[in-house]
Amino acid sequence: MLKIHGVTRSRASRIVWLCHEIGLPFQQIPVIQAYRLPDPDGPDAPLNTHSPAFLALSPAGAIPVLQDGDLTISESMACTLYLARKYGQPFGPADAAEDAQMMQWTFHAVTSIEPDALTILFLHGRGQAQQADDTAIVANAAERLIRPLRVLEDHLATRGHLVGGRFTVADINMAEVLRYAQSYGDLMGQFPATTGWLDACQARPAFRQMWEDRLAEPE
Ligand SMILES: N[C@@H](CCC(=O)N[C@@H](CS)C(=O)NCC(=O)O)C(=O)O
Repeated sequence: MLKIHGVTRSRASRIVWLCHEIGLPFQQIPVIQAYRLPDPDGPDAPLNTHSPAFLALSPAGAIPVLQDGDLTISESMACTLYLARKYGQPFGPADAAEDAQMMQWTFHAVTSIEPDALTILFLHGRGQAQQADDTAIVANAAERLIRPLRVLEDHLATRGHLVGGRFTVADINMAEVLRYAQSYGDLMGQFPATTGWLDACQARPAFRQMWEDRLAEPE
């Protein structure tokens, strides 16, 4: 059976959501981020991204990792694109052109949006802003996001989905990245088509199921 290494409170959420959409069974090994543990290297520490057993699988020490038979893959987006191609119709590409479009939106998400969206999540979304400087860092991150989000907004203004006129892995990959900035109303309020699309993605039963999986995990 497919194995997902990584707790759902991580980028493993993207893979879990897709598996729920496809109805693909998987076994989840709850490797937790080392930085979330007081003593990740201690003798009683749960399996985490510093554990030698996990590092043997993933030298980068990052979750998620996917195993499908003899194949081991890291990088969450490579995992979702692989699963969608192999198991995921209609969530995967029907042809090479759709494949390229799904990669285009996925790379747009990870290169142009994810770093600044994560800054917003950590300093604003989780209420961790402690210094006056943090407010400026969040505002600068939001400013940098306007251009890539405008590209997304213009696309979604006339379409319900990113690729092929149907919900696909491209929507999952983009929605999971945008979620990090979702709580920042000053930014997201400028993009009504994008927020409407994001709400629709998150109303899907498979997303709700993934979210329940997350909430069931320790914080
Ligand atoms: N680009 C990678 C990033 C992986 C990554 O940074 N994962 C985080 C959790 S979401 C992690 O494992 N951090 C481990 C640590 O800092 O100990 C991906 O998309 O899979």
